[in-house]
Amino acid sequence: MLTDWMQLAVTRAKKAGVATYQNPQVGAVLVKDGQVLAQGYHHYFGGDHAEVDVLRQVTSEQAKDATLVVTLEPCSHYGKTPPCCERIVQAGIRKVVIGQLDPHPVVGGKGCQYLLDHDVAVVTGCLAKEVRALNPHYNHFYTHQRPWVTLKTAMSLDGKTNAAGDARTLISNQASYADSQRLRSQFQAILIGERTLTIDDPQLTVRLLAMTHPPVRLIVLNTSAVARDRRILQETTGETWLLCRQASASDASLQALPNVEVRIGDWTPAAISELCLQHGWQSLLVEGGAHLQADFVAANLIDEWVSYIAPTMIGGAGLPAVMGAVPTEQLAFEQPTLKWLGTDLRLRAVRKGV
Ligand code: AOF
Ligand code: ZN
Repeated sequence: MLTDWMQLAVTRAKKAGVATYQNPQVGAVLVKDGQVLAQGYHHYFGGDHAEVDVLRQVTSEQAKDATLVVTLEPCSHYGKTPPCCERIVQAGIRKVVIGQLDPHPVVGGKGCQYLLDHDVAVVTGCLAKEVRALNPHYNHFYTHQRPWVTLKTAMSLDGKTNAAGDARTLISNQASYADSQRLRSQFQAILIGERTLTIDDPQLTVRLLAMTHPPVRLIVLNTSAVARDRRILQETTGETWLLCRQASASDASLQALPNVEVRIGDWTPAAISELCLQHGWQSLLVEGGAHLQADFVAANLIDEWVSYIAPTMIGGAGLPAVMGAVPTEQLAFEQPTLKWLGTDLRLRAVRKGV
């Protein structure tokens, strides 16, 4: 029974999609005498938490002595909203069934403790696997203090990513394009290197979906001058960060543009990961190119690989491979999920142990 109710809460939680942004997806179900009284979820970033959403739907008489089934440990802090555990105690809830503890340091077990201290029975770990799968990036970020990093590649059957020369080569089809837009929307930051910027001149926006918090665009490049006339700087929905190895004369004028940040430093994968940590960007999609992606592999900083494989051939010899030079030590991946996108195939594999 408990797992059935938790399953309902999981289904509710998913309704929000990426609208919860840096907050987790959370669902809650209120049960009394074996009957579901109400179902709720966290709708959007800054909105009511799932617990409040569900309690709002019932009378105080109904809530008294009921059981609350919630995917995430109720919060104990004053954030954008008051603490849910206080609200739960005030409502006279007798038992709280929790899917997972909150890895966020402001909560981290304190919500459970508050409930126990106020004579509310607490059950934890119900349907743990499904519940944790609601928020892989959030969980990873607060458990390991670094963003979840996914590499995205597209390749032909003969394993190439680009034809000879510096022109952009279209490899994958329209369905893959739409899918990669959805993929982008699930990340809080997107990263490319200088060659990808100059060859592809990408916008790095999520054009097929409306988003309240589009991913931050990060570009590693030698100097900011390279970005000057690129389309990326015409994009003002969301921020663009130019991560430059050297200072240049164009830094000040580009920094003055709305939503553009220029930072000078030694932008290793570890430094980029640290930047994400500082800014609370929980997930990073490394879109290219091959050398930047190889650097992330070498730094042991990848968690997932998404590859679009198209039934075309590019041919030629010595052309760019999917990956630049990587250490011989192999990364191990879990069983991948496969999805057909028209005639393209998407392979998505999470690293073992993540
Ligand atoms: C949510 N929705 O349903 C629950 C959350 O800034 P605030 O006040 O919205 O608080 C966000 C934190 O609250 C979040 O990181 C998590 O630790 C906790 N629980 N958050 O957005 C919810 N239950
Ligand atoms: Zn809360």
